[in-house]
Amino acid sequence: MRAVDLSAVKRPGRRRSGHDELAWWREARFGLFIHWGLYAIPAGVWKGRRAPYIGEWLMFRERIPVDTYAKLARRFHPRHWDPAAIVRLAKEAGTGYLVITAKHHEGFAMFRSAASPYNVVDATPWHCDPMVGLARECRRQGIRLCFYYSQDLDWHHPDGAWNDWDFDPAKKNPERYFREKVFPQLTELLTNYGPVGMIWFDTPLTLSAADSAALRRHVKRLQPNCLVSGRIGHGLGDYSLPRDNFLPPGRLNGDWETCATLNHTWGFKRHDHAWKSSANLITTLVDLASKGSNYLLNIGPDADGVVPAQSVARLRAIGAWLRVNGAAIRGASPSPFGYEFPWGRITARGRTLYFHFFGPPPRRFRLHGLRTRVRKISALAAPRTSFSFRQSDDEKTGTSILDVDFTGARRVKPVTVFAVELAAAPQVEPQTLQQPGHAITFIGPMARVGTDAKKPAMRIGGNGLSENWRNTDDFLTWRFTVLRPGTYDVTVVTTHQHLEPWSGGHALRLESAGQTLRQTTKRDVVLPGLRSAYYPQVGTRFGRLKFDRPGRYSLRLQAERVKLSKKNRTLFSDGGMQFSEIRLTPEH
Ligand code: FHN
Repeated sequence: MRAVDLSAVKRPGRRRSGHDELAWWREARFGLFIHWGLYAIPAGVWKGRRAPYIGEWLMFRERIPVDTYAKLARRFHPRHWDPAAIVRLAKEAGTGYLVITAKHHEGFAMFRSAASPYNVVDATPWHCDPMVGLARECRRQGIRLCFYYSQDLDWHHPDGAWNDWDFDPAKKNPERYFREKVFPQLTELLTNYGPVGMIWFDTPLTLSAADSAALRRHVKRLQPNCLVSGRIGHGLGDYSLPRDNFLPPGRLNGDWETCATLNHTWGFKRHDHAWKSSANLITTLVDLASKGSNYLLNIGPDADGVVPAQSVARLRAIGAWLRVNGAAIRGASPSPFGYEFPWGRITARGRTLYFHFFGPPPRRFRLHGLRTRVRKISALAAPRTSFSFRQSDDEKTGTSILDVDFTGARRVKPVTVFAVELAAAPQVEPQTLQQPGHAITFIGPMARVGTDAKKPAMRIGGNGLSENWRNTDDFLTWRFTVLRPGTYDVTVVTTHQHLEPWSGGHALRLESAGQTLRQTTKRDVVLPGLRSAYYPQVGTRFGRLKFDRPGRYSLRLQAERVKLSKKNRTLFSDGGMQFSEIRLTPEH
């Protein structure tokens, strides 16, 4: 059996009533994830050997028998667990909610549970329920407490999913697992710790739609305002989650949350030193906020309850940046532009736009496509500053142009933010538009899906990537504006299906301005950038396109042959081509 990361979930319908139960979660934008369980004891080492993969999957990866694994509980006595300090860290980092693993796939309840003796109070020499102190501190320090609960995978319960080394799958009775463990434990979590912000369900791999619906009803009956995460299954969450550590190509519709690691593992792993830099984490927070997504960033305390020093330092660095720039993140709406900018990102709040520069702010800055009048531009770190600007229209295309003189602006590392106050709510050119001197990027969410058949089978998924691109009938088209005539290098970017290696071999045809380019996808270049770390952006060079004059054009991408994966469809992959974007780079 393969190890699993997680599939994207369908986007749930947004439930809008007079009372908006997602308001606090949207306002927070940033949350702290905590993976803590018995797996923190072996910390990625089993029988003297470093085990591969993420720490909390050790039992599965090593096929550790239930009786052997359960003995770890006898060694669980975290002398340094300090809920006040953990919640303080969440505050210092600038997060607004905290999600802790109440029960992960190992099946061990990290709370007092009458439903199963396999819990932290009854099965460990510690005899302490860490959730009591945590709930108290969250209330005291003003952080929303949320519980992670693995509702499907449970390697300890004979009827839970995916332990096939101790229990015969043919004899499993999932209904009994739900009745004996899941429902009673959810009742405990939702009645013993005061108001719970959310139950963060995960990995719905074997659940029916009726199972997910029953879970949702159960939670809402006990605490009507408690949210349920998108991984409850079958699109029944209050918001959506893409794959772990996933950064979408552009702005998303609806409510999203990307959960991510500070290194590679979730649960503590002694040998995982692949720490992301604070600059990378802050930039990711900005990137996600600009696309309308929350960021749920994980720590994995060790078996003593100590949070690795590297995690603490990084969270504090994010907090320090947020203390100056929080207005541009917390409660901010996504960018009115659907796409990324090479210089950084934009977020918004009412009539203010925030320009986030990832590098030093350029002295002369130009933005295309903002149609609203600007009143004032100042640095968020120095609100009294004011930068001069000019707004005009491009003669040939009518595109609105904003020129700003940032001379004297002080750089704030790693991201410098400027507040751009507008005379009205922001209006922007809605279509793909060339930005000054840079590539034109065509992303799925800004495309129209067409087909030569009756109905397209392909679609752009909620996470911005193509789904089910398996035929040669369907195509994507974009309308776009070129401001600078000339020749452009064309790169088509694809990525890999979830848990599948990247594979090329799709023959594609690209048409624009009376020219046709044909190419078979291959790994010519892996594009650098934020999104490459877990989901490589594999670029295929397609050749050149020439635009003789400024103006409006359209571009069409269609497959002439899709190389379906050998495994065809799996739980995680539709077996087709995973399109990410097309980049047109001006030739100099
Ligand atoms: O299998 C889990 C994994 O251990 C971890 O908890 C992550 C966090 O999002 N969720 C699942 C994989 O996606």
